[in-house]
Amino acid sequence: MVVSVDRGRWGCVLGGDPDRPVVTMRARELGRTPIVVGDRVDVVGDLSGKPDTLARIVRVSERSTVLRRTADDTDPYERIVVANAQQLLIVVALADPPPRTGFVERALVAAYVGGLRPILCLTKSDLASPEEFAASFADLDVPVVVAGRDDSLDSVADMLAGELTALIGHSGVGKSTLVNRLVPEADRAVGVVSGVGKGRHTSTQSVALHLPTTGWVIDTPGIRSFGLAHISPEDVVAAFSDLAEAVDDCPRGCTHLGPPADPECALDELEGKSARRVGAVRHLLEAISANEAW
Ligand SMILES: Nc1nc2c(ncn2[C@@H]2O[C@H](COP(=O)(O)OP(=O)(O)OP(=O)(O)O)[C@@H](O)[C@H]2O)c(=O)[nH]1
Ligand SMILES: [Mg+2]
Ligand SMILES: [Zn+2]
Repeated sequence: MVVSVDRGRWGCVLGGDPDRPVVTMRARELGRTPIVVGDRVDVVGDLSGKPDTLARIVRVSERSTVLRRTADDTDPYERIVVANAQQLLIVVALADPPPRTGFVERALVAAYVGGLRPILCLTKSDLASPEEFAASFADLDVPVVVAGRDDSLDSVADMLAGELTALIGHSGVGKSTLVNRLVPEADRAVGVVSGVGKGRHTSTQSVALHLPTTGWVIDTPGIRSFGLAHISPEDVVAAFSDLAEAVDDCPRGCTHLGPPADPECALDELEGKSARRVGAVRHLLEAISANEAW
């Protein structure tokens, strides 16, 4: 598994064992194939892991999940942020920097489309209370954990055990602070809050860290914008099995937003919990088409 990426060198662990690290390069025959943290790869050459040895990645396995984003909504170039993560921990500070629903909506969509289970993780609970912000996402059934520096991390640790979980969030929300509490030997640099859009990210590369029990967390650099140029309403709906089945009955070209745009959308036939989810998913679709990339 690839655990780090830095200027043409990929850190890997053999057999997924954190105690068997090797440094690798990309074999020439792979060309510019993207290789990201979380990728499962085949490596050849010197696998001793001794200093100054360099193995070669010769194959990248098919990915079970892919978290993608573009720089903004018009950017055709998608980057793969993380591969094979089962969960996405969307880290949001309750204050400093102030929380933005737009960012969470976009991260949720990226998770659903990429096959990751989203979890909303709220930090800096010593500065503001979580109830109001958490309630905005209730109908999507997204688990919410509060993980401020004074809160116990027991429930977060339970959710992460045995899984590969990527953390994502704006710069300064406290991702590395959280990772350092979860993985005491991680020693991730922690910075000051520089204000959204002002740049200056403390963490500049993604790194996977093994949890003290089992499982891995991936600390990622803070991101300024979460472009979703590659995503259609169809992709989002497909992530919810009850909704995906219903839209088979939609008229051709339906955008599933409901009346007035789509008066005959089959999602309007759903009832109960599914109907509430339709409302929440439509809200997401409207939000990502309306708000800015961040
Ligand atoms: N008050 C308060 N401050 C916190 C909390 N968690 C983190 N901080 C502070 O927020 C600042 C930024 O924390 P980092 O962990 O570096 O943030 P990050 O998300 O890793 O930032 P990037 O690496 O730039 O993406 C630091 O000064 C932390 O001490 C918290 O729960 N409460
Ligand atoms: Mg950081
Ligand atoms: Zn429809």
